[in-house]
Amino acid sequence: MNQPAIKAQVTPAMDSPSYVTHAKLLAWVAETAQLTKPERIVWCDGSQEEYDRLCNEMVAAGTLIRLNQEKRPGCFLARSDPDDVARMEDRTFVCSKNKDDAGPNNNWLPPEEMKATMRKLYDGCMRGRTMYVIPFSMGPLGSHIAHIGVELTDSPYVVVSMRIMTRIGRKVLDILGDKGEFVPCLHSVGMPLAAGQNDIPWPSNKEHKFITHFPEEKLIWSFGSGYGGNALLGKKCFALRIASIMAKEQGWLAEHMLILGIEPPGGKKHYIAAAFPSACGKTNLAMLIPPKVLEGWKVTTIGEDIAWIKPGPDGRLYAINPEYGAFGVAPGTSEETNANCLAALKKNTIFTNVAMTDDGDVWWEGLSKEAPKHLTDWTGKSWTPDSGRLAAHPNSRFTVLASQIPSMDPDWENPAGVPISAFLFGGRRTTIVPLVTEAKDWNHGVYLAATMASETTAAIVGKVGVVRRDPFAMLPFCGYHFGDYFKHWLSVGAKVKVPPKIFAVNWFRRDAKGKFMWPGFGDNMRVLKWVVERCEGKSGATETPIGNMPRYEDMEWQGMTGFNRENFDTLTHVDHDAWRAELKGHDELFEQLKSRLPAEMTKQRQGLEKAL
Ligand code: O2Y
Ligand code: MN
Repeated sequence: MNQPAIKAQVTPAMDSPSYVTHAKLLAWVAETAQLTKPERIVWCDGSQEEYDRLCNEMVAAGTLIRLNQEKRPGCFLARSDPDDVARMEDRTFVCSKNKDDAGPNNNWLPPEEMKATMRKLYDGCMRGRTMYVIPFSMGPLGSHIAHIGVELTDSPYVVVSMRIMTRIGRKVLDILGDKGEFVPCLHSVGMPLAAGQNDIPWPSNKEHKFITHFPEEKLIWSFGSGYGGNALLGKKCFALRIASIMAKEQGWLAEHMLILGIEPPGGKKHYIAAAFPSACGKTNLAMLIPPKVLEGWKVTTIGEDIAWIKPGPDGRLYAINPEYGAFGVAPGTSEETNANCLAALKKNTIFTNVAMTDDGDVWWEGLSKEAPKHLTDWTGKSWTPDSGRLAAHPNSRFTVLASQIPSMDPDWENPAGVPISAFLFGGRRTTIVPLVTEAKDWNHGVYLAATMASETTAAIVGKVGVVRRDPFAMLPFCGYHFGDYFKHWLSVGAKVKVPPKIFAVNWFRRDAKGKFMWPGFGDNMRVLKWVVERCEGKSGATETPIGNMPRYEDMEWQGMTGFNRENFDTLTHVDHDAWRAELKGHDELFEQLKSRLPAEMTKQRQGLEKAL
């Protein structure tokens, strides 16, 4: 892209629209512009015209490829730099004043040291570029559960993605007024353009990448990456890391959870929030289509990644989806695994790092049984099935409006939220952990969630397939010490009059031959049915040392072929020796957190050992 030559390096005119009356916001934008020295400042109004204009500019610059408009109207493909394809946990920091407040679960540097480093990087980092001001609301506009942020970024890809993932623009400033609170989020791809220098399709900084959070100031600074959660700061940075801190301070919960509605035939609708580590099929579960035999059961989607949950006046917990869209993993998404999702992706979707067919459509591993004979892979190279490499990056993504997902619940934008009947916690465990376990009570549920573990996936940079403890599926996202986080969960349970039931699930157990024992996907509905019936006091269970479990006769098996009582017994078997060994893993986690571990966690652990 040919950027205009740089004129004198003076702060560009603010050009703030007359409706911006928030003095603190205006001052912060001016101060940031002085530091980052953009060529111009654009205040995003969130309109369709603005979105179309930016997309057209990015097509001209080579950042976006317009896909076949007959097959995928309004759809684009972006190819990131091959070094900028995922969240980077080792570059993510929580810079609390006191190191202990960040806990062993976060990278930490003193805030002033981190700021000094980053200020140097930010100095002039937007030269030759536009600085966009994106006011955004996490949650339905004006909801008492929602909160506002403002992201300053030099990436038009971030602007269009934020317009899909959050509610942005003038309507947000109207709610902010001239004194409202907002979380300032500063982002730069970290690649200034010298006078006359041509841009590249995916600018980023090869040398320096930082995703940093300042808890006391509720401030987010990100530098060097243009990808996903590193750059769309409303998502993991705000809605989880900073919001988890706000939630602790204010008595609510900000969680890495999908929210779904389940309505039995002729019965009462229940809402369930479920936490799973990255890339464990959250999107599929959130959009689940029940198997034929359970067709009378309706499943609807409130959210597929994040839940903000506040106590309501009736003593129940109410949840909203703070997001407006989905940034989901493409590989593995198919008509069989998630037909609702595929339907959503037919139009107005931004795909990132998927493969492109010769007629300008998209493809990824798992979309069809057989791969097309020829593709352009995610790096732009020619690809055939015998190329010996993946066509789509394993962490390739789609960014799509939630409103395009056919299963969205009529109440998904209800500002009051939806009442939660149950929490589900699920890891990816090939051994030991049974299909489903109901906690004996809230505190036992907190223990189950605190000790959950999972095998790592391509959603993060690093080794794949390693088991790591991932309490509440929040390991990469909890903005403070996990010991304090467990304490907060215990206190929420003690405060609410009607605490939701808590369940642990594992869809990923394998048999001795390494084969998955549970079919998953639509058949997960059988587990959800039991969960709902437990919430209604309708279904039975048996007590085990690790919690209550369904007996074979407590679950619906009609229409399920190739799965019998014996399979069920293996899938739900509690191997006492293996569990005693598992306790060592719990001990290792608790040892790391011991300075702030609530005594209740040790009590639960001792109770479990005794029961075993
Ligand atoms: O944020 C990213 O760049 C990829 S990871 C991600 C994206 C959407 C939803 N969840 C996740 C996750 O890692 O949990
Ligand atoms: Mn996630």
